[in-house]
Amino acid sequence: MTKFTPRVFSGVQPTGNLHLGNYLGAIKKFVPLQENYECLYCVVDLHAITANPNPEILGQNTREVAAAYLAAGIDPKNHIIFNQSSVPQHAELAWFFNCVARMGWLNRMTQFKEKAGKNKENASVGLYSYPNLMAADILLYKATHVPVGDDQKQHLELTRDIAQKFNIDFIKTIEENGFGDQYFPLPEPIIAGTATRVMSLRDGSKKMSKSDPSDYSRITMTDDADAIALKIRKAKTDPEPLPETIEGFEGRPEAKNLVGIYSALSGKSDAEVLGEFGGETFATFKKALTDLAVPTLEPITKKMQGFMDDQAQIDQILKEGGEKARAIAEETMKEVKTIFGMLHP
Ligand code: AQP
Repeated sequence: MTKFTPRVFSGVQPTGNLHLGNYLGAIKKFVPLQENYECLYCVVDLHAITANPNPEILGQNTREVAAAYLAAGIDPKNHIIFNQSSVPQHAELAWFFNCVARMGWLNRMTQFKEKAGKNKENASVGLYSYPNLMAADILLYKATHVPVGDDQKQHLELTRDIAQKFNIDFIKTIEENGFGDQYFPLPEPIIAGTATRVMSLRDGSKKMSKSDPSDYSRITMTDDADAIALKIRKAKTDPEPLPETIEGFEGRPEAKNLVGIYSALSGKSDAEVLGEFGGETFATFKKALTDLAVPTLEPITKKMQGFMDDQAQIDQILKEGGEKARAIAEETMKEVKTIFGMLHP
């Protein structure tokens, strides 16, 4: 059996409005993985141009995501922080995967259906083939583990399907060239713990998202204490007091979401939070949530701002990260071309 180095890859799109869902569902969970894995954390700017590209702010949004990684505690000396477009092999491998993945597989992707909506004919080809690029992001580094929010589960399954089809279709040249009996690992998603899907503050059935037109739907990583307090105060609720047990969340998505946010921020379980607040009014709970959220997020948002104020430092970190990532990516691409039988004189 081919042995793979335990390696983590994940990314966040620099599409602005970086929010609590991105932080609790992904970025915060990246940090402890540094202890046991080689980690690559990417700012996926090629993904950010699949819908509504905005050259005026893409650079600044890219720095913002990098600043969030750094503020959360990612160590760029021992791990890799970089932006996707600085490693051209992402787009290159995505082309190969366009030729491996099947139309039927992409047609099943729910995120494309949601994002393209009724205007499918007018969606970019990039938005449609986005999951192939995501598979390339991960497999370029032969990553074995991918921490993501729950919404990315289907794309991770597709990545595994692509890896598996590649490994089977090209087994002859994989073996002939001494790459073992499997070229790509089948990466494991890490979707665990609290806040795997933080929901909109305005509608508990929709996920908190960067592109929601309502700013009140999300707490962003640049919100100050007043904005956080206001958004929590305005968050949608129902007329009942908080339930006493988890079963009481049935049919009450907003209650479940606010309690879930409290749990993720405090490190407690939902049951423990209900043990404390079950039977209380939302007014009482929202105040407690604000009192927790503001001081918990403040050190991170302050640090983020500090990094944003020193753009030269961020740019240098991205540059060095890009160089380290490219060294791995170039090797993989050379091998993939060999496996496909291409000449690279
Ligand atoms: N609401 C969420 N709860 C938990 N995790 C979430 N993630 C996103 N939203 C939530 C996770 O954050 C990581 C980065 O996401 P992304 O920026 O690459 O893409 P996205 O899922 O499309 O993010 P948004 O914020 O929802 O943007 P739009 O509005 O463009 O759709 C991923 O690990 C994701 O799972």
